[in-house]
Parts: sequence; C-alpha cells; structure tokens
Amino acid sequence: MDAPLVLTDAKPGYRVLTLNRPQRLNAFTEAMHDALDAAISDAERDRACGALLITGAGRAFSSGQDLAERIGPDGAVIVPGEALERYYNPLVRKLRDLPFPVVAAVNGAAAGAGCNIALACDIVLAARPATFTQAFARIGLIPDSGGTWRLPRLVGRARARGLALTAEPLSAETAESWGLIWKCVEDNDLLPQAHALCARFAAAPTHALALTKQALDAAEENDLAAQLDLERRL
Ligand code: T3D
Repeated sequence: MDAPLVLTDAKPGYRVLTLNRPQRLNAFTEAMHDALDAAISDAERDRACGALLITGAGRAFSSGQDLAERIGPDGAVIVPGEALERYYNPLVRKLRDLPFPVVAAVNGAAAGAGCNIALACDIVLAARPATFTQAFARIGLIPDSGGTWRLPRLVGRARARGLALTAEPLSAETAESWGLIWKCVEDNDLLPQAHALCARFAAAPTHALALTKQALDAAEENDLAAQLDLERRL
C-alpha cells in the first residue's frame, strides 16, 4: 500500500500534519493537495483542535509544485491556468481562515509554492539549515500562493523584489533577521519548539486567538480608524 501523502497525528488540543513525499522533497501533486485539504478540514471540524502544526517529512519542507506533474506527453511544460484557483489559492485562503493558529515548522528547503504556503501560516519556525526560495523566476513563472502580496508586507519592497526576481535561496537565519519568519532555531530544537507552541495555543482561549488572527489580517488593508472600530467590535 502507498504511504499516505499527508500524515496526521492528533495530539491533545492540536494536530500535526506532515507533508509526506520525502523522495520528491514533498513537492505538491494534486493528490497531495487533496490529502492536505481533507486533513485540514478534519482538524477544523474537531472542536478539540486549537492549533495546527505543519511540517515536512525528510530533508525538506516542500519544493512547491511537483514539476513532473506538469510535463506533457511531448515533454513540454504545461501550466494549467486553473491549477492555482483549484488548489493553491483555496489552500492559502483556508490557512488564513482557520479559527486557530497554524505553525509551520520548516525543516529544510521551502521553495516555490512550498515557501509561500509556509509563509501563509501564522507562525513560521525554521531549522537553521532551512532555506526560503522564490524559485518561480527560474522556471518562467511569477510568485504565486500569495507571494507577491505577502513578501513586500513582510520584508519591504527592496528585499521582496530581490527575492522574487533573483530566485536566490534565503537562509533561515537571514529570514529571521529580515522579519520574514518568527524564529530560526537549531535543527534539534525545531519540532520540540513547534510542539510547545502548539500546546501553548491549545491551552489558550481559542476564540480570542481566532479573532486576533482576523484583526491582524484586516489590518493589512484598514486605516487606523477602521482598525479601532474592528478591535472594539471583535
Ligand atoms: O502548475 C502549477 O500548479 C502552478 C503552480 C506553481 C507553484 C510552484 O511551486 S512553481 C515552483 C516549483 N518548484 C521549483 O521550481 C523548485 C524545484 N526544486 C529545487 O529548486 C530544488 O530541488 C531545491 C532547491 C528545492 C532543493 O535542491 P536540492 O539540491 O537539495 O535537491 P534536488 O537534488 O534538486 O532534489 C531532490 C529530488 O527531488 C530530485 O529528484 P532525483 O534526482 O533524486 O530523482 C529532484 O528532481 C526532486 N524534486 C525537487 N523538487 C521537485 C522535485 N521533483 C518534482 N518537482 C519538484 N518541485
């Protein structure tokens, strides 16, 4: 029997989802998208779930879209126009809308959509050897999965352009110093720290954390007056 494409582990108060195609650096296939979507929906339905931890099996977090799935019979690369709307965009929206915090434990390379999915999580912890790469420019694409929206907001115009236009990998240490991620930690500390955070969130008032996520997301668009109103309302 084939191994599950996403491993689910239910811990007290939170769930761990592990992208599980290590031989392809956890590249996303349509089947892995379906498995991840189902696992996230299960977590969302579980009233006892107060946080989600997402990580990758093996030496990478995710290398983005599985490029082998995009090679047509004549060897040409096909990028179906609907792929983003069908898989990546719903995933990003779903992560943002979850009513509890999502922690990404980036254990190794996070490239292409794999990078932007990690950055769509609420808290990004990365192991020191991890890298963040907007790999798109190398293969004639533009950053997707929210990259063009999120990067300038996280690291500013100059760094966003540098990352997106050069497709150079960024070390976890620099990612932390630029404010792209929450923390870079030693390799051995990554999962223990990610679990500790999720356990802390699971013990916290979940609804308040959900509304905090909502307010911080709205702040990306609101002026101060609108944000003060929103804070009062929430
Ligand atoms: O079509 C749509 O749906 C549009 C959406 C697009 C979203 C995207 O994500 S586009 C961007 C796709 N991703 C990339 O372009 C990244 C490709 N991978 C890499 O640049 C490198 O693999 C890494 C920097 C991530 C890691 O490099 P390294 O040297 O540590 O590992 P490697 O040797 O390159 O990879 C190991 C194996 O994984 C290798 O296979 P092999 O030779 O052992 O049989 C490699 O081909 C495979 N692999 C890595 N990434 C992918 C992949 N196979 C398929 N798709 C991948 N994305």
